[in-house]
Amino acid sequence: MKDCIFCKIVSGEIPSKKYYEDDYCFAFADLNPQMPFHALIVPKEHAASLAELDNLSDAALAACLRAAQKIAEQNNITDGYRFISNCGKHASQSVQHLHFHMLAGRQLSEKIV
Ligand code: DGP
Repeated sequence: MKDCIFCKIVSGEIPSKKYYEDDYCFAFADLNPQMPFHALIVPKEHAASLAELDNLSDAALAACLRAAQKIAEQNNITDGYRFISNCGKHASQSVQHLHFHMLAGRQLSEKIV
């Protein structure tokens, strides 16, 4: 989609540190990491958020979820990770292209917030 930052990262128009790619999804380092390891996993097809999945294939959605296991293996993440998607205003979603944060590298609190 025109003017979508993450579509431009997927196409290579905006450079990123790539962690993983397959036919359906793309994963790259977050620009402002909040953990020692902070990846963003996005579908290559544009969908705004988890609240707007009508135009996203199940294959693309599944690929995003399955990517985390592969990224963990490739980056020696053996002690787990948090996997979250901010959806909409109350979650402070700032980029309107569906993405999953994969956060790892230190102990996180038992509470999500
Ligand atoms: P969220 O708040 O859930 O919408 O997270 C958006 C994330 O996207 C935020 O952690 C910073 C990251 N981000 C924004 N712009 C860019 C960019 O141009 N490159 C990369 N690598 N990450 C970006």
